[in-house]
Amino acid sequence: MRALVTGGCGFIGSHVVRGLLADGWEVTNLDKLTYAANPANLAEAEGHPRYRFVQGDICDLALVRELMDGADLVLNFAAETHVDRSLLEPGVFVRTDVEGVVTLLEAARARPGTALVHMSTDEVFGSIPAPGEAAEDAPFAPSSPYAASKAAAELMVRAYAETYGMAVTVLRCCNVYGPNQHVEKFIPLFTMRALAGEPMPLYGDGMQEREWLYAGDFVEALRVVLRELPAEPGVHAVHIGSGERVRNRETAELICELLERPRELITPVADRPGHDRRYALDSSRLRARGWRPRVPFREGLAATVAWYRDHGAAWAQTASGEFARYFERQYGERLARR
Ligand code: NAD
Ligand code: TDX
Repeated sequence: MRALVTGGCGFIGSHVVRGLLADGWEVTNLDKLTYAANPANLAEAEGHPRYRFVQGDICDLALVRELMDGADLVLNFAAETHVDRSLLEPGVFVRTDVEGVVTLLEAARARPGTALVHMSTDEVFGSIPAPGEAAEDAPFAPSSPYAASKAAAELMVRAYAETYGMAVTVLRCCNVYGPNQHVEKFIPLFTMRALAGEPMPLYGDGMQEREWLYAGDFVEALRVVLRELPAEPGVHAVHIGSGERVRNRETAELICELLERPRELITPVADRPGHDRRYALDSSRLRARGWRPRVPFREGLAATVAWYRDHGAAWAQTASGEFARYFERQYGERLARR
């Protein structure tokens, strides 16, 4: 079986590519290699007889058409993914996260034999007040340009499914964490800052809740989904949530504890504008199909923190240059003003 995976050099995509290769798939990975990619994430796949890497853009229709030829499955993980960057530069989010998805839909609609799975996010629902959980049919209320671009992509998926009778599976996932995640994201950033003994910039009051899923558990969820991909026309949404909802301050404190660093490094800074207070997915449907997350948050966090401690050098390239400039733009004034 052949899969076209997009965004395979990013965080989740790299775990997925490795999982698919282990399961016997032939995998083509289409990745533009943006700032967020780290080819080292897939170093062990290089040279694998069933793996092929193609550098390119999901907005390139001719390329996408060519790569879809002969693919049984397309898994879209290519995206601009960082909420804070979407506040600084929204245009590229519209291009990749919306136009890119339309390009994939356009290429896939002529190929009924190719199953399309698109990765979306719990952020399309906006903040979910406690003790609520968003079910698959909950209304969209995105808060950030990132979340709006993901919601817009989903609307295009819906339009293509209705118009052309396509069957598309949409995965909406909670926050994923684990090895290979870009250092701009909360857990890797706070881990690297704690390791360096530098202030850890906590947005606002730090009482926001995020639902955390270990990357390996995401891959297991995907395996369950791929066992039975619905062929009926329509959008088939699947919620993947761990149910483990933790306030950011508590996560930051756990990181300090794991690295034996003082909690005083946790530094409240100006909040993210439009910051959602809480995400919570109702993933009972997927659980009814037999999936359960296996790695409790504390255990997964310890493994993740240990991974960054041991692989910090691998991220040195990412953490220099572009990231240094971004860090200054995003946090310079915030940290100076605290
Ligand atoms: P990431 O930022 O780590 O990686 C994204 C990858 O996509 C990079 O390798 C990048 O080079 C590639 N890419 C970007 N633009 C591209 C383009 N135009 N053409 C081809 N490749 C391109 O992302 P991630 O955190 O692994 O997220 C993957 C997907 O999962 C995204 O759709 C994201 O919205 C979704 N998601 C992520 C999380 C999370 O917690 N990380 C949670 C829910 C949903
Ligand atoms: O410096 C920081 N300080 C801080 O307090 C950063 C980077 C984050 N935070 C907070 C904001 C969030 O409440 O930590 C929480 C997690 O932040 P991010 O890692 O930026 O993730 P989030 O905004 O929740 O979005 C993530 O999960 C859903 C992914 O980046 C998205 O791609 C995914 O769709």
